[in-house]
Amino acid sequence: MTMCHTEVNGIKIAFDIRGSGPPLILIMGYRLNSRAWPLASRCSIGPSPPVSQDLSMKRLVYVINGPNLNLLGKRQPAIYGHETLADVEAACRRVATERKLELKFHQSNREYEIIDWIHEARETAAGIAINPAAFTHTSVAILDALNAFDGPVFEIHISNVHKREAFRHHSYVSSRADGVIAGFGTQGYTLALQRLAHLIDETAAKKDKGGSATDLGS
Ligand code: DHK
Repeated sequence: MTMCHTEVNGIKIAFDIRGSGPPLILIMGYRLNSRAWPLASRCSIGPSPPVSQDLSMKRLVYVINGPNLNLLGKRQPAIYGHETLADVEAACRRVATERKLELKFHQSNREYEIIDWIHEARETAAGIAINPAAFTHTSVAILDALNAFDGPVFEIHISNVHKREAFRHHSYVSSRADGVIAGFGTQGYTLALQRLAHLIDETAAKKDKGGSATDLGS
């Protein structure tokens, strides 16, 4: 057995890199499942993840939810449906697993927390799907944060905002978004994730062929 040691975000990791199969990854003595692959790829130890030969390719996506979406399922179900945010997260996690994406799923009623997650995504993520909820119509600060993010951004609204009050027709975020989904109910989230996965796969394939990876989102 050949053991290699490295540290990621302060976590000590030991890799057994015997044979040609996936590395056995131990963190503080525990054996991890395949969700540890992204860590392995960031450490540049062991064989590449199956989807891309490029060890630096990011497959982390953020799904960010704005104010009042914690009440999904209870709040105005005639408009927002009966599914809870936990149901939406579970559906997103199913798609993420299918499409080999790493997923961070967040909700906040505080604008600054949403901005901080977008800043975090700048350093780590390949794409963002965001339902800014009421901040859609008010927040220049969220637009500025998204403008500082390089990857694809998809804006989601559960309801068809264009069919509702006039103040919901304007979105600050739309001027940055690569796509907008409105009125598809909570299914809009998984549609946005599928599109992100497609763009990430496409970019990885171009990179594998030696092309440019700077055109994510085009
Ligand atoms: C959710 C909200 O909370 C509203 O403020 C937006 C959006 C619409 C949605 O449809 O998901 O206007």
